[in-house]
Amino acid sequence: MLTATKEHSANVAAEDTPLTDGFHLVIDALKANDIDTIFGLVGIPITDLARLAQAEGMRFIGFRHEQHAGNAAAIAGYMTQKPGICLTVSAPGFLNGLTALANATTNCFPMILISGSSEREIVDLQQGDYEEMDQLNAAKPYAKASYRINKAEDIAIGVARAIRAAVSGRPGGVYLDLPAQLLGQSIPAQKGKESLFRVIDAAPKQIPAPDAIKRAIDVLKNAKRPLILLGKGAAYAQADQEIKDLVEKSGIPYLPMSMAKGLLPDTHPQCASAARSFVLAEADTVMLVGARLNWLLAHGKGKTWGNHLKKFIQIDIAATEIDSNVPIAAPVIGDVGSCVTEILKQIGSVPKPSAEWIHAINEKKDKNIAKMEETLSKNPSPMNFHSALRAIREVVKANPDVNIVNEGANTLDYARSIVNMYKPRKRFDSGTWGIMGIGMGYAIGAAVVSKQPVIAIEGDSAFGFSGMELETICRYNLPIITVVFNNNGVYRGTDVNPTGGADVAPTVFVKNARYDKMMEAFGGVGYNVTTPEELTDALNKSLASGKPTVINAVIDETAGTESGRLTNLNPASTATKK
Ligand code: ADP
Ligand code: TZD
Repeated sequence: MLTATKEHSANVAAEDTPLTDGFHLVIDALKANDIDTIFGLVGIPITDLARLAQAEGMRFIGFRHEQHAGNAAAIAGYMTQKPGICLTVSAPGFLNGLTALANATTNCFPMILISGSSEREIVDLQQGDYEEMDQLNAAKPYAKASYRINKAEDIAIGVARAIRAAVSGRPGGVYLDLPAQLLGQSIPAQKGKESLFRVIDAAPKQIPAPDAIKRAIDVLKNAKRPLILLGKGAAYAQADQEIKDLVEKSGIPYLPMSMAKGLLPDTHPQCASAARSFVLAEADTVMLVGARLNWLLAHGKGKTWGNHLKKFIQIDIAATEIDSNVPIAAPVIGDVGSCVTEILKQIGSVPKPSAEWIHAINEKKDKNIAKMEETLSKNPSPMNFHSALRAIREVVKANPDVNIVNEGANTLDYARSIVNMYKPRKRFDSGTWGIMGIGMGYAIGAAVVSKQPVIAIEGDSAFGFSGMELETICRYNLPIITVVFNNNGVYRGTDVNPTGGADVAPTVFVKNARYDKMMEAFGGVGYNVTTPEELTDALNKSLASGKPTVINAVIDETAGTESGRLTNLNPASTATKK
């Protein structure tokens, strides 16, 4: 406990009054809300905050770049429904973390970016302070909410506002600005203690209106070819049993979006993933559960959807999501758990989907699965995406508790469809933005939170965005196995510079790079593998050892396609003149 010194005594009662300060109150306020981990990167003015967090029994995981600390915090928030905390220094550190905050907001993950900031009066007059920046306003467009705390006695309230904003309603990223002066500000310890509190019911249940449920049931009753579409909002909600009951009691086939994979096992008989194109085009009624009709679902219209508008039922906590792209016949606003519970009460009145619809889906599934198995059974040399992913698929099947992180273009697209998931909230990927760079941050967040192994399936380009965090993984001895799908470049490694000049093409990297050696530099384990058998062996050994590992998986450099499955999103040049 601090006591008043002459310097600080101006605004406190007596010289021997026990004092507390901003540093202590921030940690106390986080702890009062069961926040036990901070992901961050230290420097002026927050180094002592990180030290104090550790001294007070919290876990501080220090990163090499703030973006990855932010990504770790975001995925921790998604996994736990508690906001993940990222701590950074001012201006540049804050901006590095802001990418992760924006990504969290875009993906509806609860996180709080806490950044130290410079002297307010100097920043506001733009007098050129050390790391000067108006961080509060810079954060606003990319955050669900932004707050600054100016007085030590407001710290508990400020932290509470940040927590509630992050997790209530549609979750998202919150920015909390802590000026250096605030951290050093002292107030009587008793007053500080009295200010602390625990947020009551930070993410209240949102019960759907009875008439919304009735409307949804009526739409379902009239469906000829119904489909349930589960998104990562459904996975986030942790209403796993309710969702299983909805699927199984209704008998309706379902499709999981990539991060909803495993909510029910991908091998579930009602899972229509292997007939995805068919069900999207043919369904006449679609119930969206925590999934947005954004680009990942072709905006709910056009060829993907069979060129005719469907009847949509949409369960979402955000009323403004409804009619975002196409008219929604039955909006059901509330949290997934409450909405599905209410629908379940009346699901008995909905006729089961016709045998004809189920049969048509199963026929398509069987055909596509047989075709995929044939492709997967091939053993080309060098390996391609398919033969390498076959090896990973089998290891995940035998170890269903393992977390999967996945990014890249081809590496992402193929892994999503080939590697089955068996348990909820075990798959973390490029998400709503299709962002590269989440790899090591998500892997660290997932390992720290779940205390289970992680396999990060990474394109070689994707891996590069966060590769330096291998040191972080070794420092905390985390059971993370990073498999780099090394095909010598972005998408593939075969492009050439058309001028014949010395520079390689824009998509090409150093040939035959050995990413496994990077890991060895930090004391982790490296494998270089060229066959599926070697990959299987390396994965099994790594899972058994629990040691930080990088597997450099050599993939045929001709195997990828431009932008994976998104080739069509590249604008075509219309120039005619040379
Ligand atoms: P996906 O990419 O898997 O399709 P999205 O991120 O597009 O999923 O959609 C998630 C949706 O889930 C968002 O519209 C969000 O508002 C909603 N959501 C998040 N949490 C909940 C919850 N607890 N209850 C209901 N809806 C939720
Ligand atoms: N920068 C960021 C932050 N996000 C992005 N999505 C991109 C750039 C563009 N981009 C993609 O969309 S995928 C990708 C980039 C650079 C990498 C693809 O190469 P890879 O994967 O080696 O990771 P594959 O499997 O070889 O295709």
